[in-house]
Amino acid sequence: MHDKHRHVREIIGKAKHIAVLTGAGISAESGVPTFRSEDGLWKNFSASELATPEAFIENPRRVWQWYGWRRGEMLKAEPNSGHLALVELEKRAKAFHLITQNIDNLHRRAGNANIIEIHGNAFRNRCTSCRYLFSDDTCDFEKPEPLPVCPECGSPARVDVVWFGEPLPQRELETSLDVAAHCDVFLSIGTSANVYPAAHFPIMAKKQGAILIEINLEQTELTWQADFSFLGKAGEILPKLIGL
Ligand code: BJW
Ligand code: ZN
Repeated sequence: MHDKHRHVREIIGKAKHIAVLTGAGISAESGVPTFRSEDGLWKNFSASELATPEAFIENPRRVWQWYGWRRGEMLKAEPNSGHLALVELEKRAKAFHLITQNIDNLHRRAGNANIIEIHGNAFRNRCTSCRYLFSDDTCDFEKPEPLPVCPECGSPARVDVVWFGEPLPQRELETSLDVAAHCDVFLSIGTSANVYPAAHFPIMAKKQGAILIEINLEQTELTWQADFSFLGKAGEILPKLIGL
């Protein structure tokens, strides 16, 4: 094992409070497309064109079809060795928080408990009128049937995720800021770190004295600020850093 891997393994082993931020890259090895890669495109639309309240107002069926396609991809996927390494890390850590931008449920299915879903969950719907929340894993929105409606009031429902220009859920945001302020090790894994406010969390943690570790296939905006950067697949690097 490289010295850098061993050194970071020791840092992680001695940490009092570990915070982790994950992005689409951690689920890529499970076959879930990331946002800003070619396979993340759906019918030539990019995420920035579809993950907006304006796109939903303009064409709700198109946005539902996109989530239907993505729900299908997410349901086909199984947690990978990166997800499983984080389950083991949670078991071993004194204090542990997993902040995820992913809506795919794979951290929960892997077995993590302390998960903060800052961009929501693809398998939960929210009423656009009364905000009632209900689970749903329907995938097929191609048919001309009515789109999901609220079981309480009958108004149109949407997926309970955070689109561009929308605020993050208050409690999840506050917890994430608190975690970033108090952790001593912060791991940023498989995120391009260019969507805010999530991209601020690692920088905040570093400013407040945490050791910042990044794992990504390629360099990001965050890399130059990281104390340790590992270029490669999360599913290969994470198990080594945790000692599996
Ligand atoms: C691997 C790998 C492997 C691949 N191993 N690595 C400050 C500055 C500038 C702009 C803003 C700012 N503050 C706010 C903004 C605006 C905006 C924003 O950030 N825009 C930027 C694009 C510039 N932010 C917002 O609008 C946010 N809201 C907000 O700020 O509200 C303020 C407000 C307050 C009060 C009232 C009203 C408003 C909301 C952002 C919501 C983002 N939503 C989405 C969709 C969620 C639902 C869904 O999934 O459908 O979240 S967009 C999309 O991007 C999704 C993701 O969670 C998010 C991040 O993407 P992620 O995970 O990083 O994926 P990728 O694809 O970008 O990167 C994958 C990475 O993995 C790559 O780096 C690969 O190399 C790597 N990789 N395989 C390791 N095996
Ligand atoms: Zn309702």
